[in-house]
Amino acid sequence: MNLKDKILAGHRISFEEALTLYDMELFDLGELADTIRKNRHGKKTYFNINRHINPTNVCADVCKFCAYSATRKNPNQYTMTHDEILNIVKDIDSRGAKEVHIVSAHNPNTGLEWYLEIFKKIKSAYPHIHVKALTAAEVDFLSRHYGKSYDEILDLMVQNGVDSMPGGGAEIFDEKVRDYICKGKVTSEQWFEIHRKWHERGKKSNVTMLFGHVESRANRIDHMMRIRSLQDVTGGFNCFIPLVYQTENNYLNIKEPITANEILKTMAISRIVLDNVPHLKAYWVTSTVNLALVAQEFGANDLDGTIEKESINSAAGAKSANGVKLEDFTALIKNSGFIPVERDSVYNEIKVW
Ligand code: V47
Repeated sequence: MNLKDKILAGHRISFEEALTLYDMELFDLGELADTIRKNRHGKKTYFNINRHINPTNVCADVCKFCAYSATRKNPNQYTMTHDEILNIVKDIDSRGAKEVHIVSAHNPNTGLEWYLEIFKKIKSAYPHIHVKALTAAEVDFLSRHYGKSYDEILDLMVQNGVDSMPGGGAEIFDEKVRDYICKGKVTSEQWFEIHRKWHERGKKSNVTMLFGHVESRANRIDHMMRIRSLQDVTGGFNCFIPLVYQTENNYLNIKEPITANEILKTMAISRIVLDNVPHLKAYWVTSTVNLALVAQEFGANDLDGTIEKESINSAAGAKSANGVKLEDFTALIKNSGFIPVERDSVYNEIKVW
């Protein structure tokens, strides 16, 4: 059986086979991924009405790709108060948001309570809002800095109202590349340990991949293979999110941005390789809205959400600082030939727009 037939018959492919998919012509590869996407999700494109909150940019870690952290090229430190965060949640709740996505830098000055109590405050005032918070990188930082085990931090997250974990901090799992781009931060093994433990608590999470910098195609496939292995065991990942590296204001100094062709191939290949992860998000923040819509024909079935405000990627050049208006979002999806389906954070359908 040739590789195309093998994929269409629903058989799992190997690392070597996945790597050869990059040699396929883009549209042939896209068609393969689109067939799988249509079988699973038809013409639905999922999104949610959400708000990203990045409460502090003071960071104890030094990732070369990061333009957000205040200890590096950005001198403007900030740390929000809980009241500031609660005011944001009050405002977005009044306008129909269903999720807050809270990701911070690794601030060594605030105390563990500052990180955790805000979730409890949000949950008790707005029990219907889904709290997606704390990447595995933050969990690892809190564990190291405050002398608690991963189990203790994860239990505290559950007790304080965190509903699911975002997929950040995954970057690239290959140890050599990881050492070069973000030495000292959560290791790949630890990242998986944290998500495994989270899944064992009956909770869901996402997983990202930062690509388009110094990594090779083989590194990307290896990244996907490691995800596929844990997902076979826990089934806890909802969504895979390839994040396109943004080139500005950081220390990686990549002059040539990745091409649209390579982004779409990587999207399509991840749909094929990750046969056990239900959703593939084209995160419009890092790919642009237009390419994220095109990616819906190359395997992706999700766009993230309206977001409203975003600080991490916009610091590195993404045009995402102010989100997208709901009516524009749904119109763009419809005009691209897809059905805009509002979802909650764990992919229950809320409304077809
Ligand atoms: O882990 C940092 C990335 C991530 C850059 O789970 C950069 O639903 C591109 O994880 N260029 C945080 N990316 C964001 C994240 C996320 C986003 C949306 C949805 C979800 C989800 C998770 O941002 C970090 C890092 O990989 N990042 N700098 C940069 N220059």
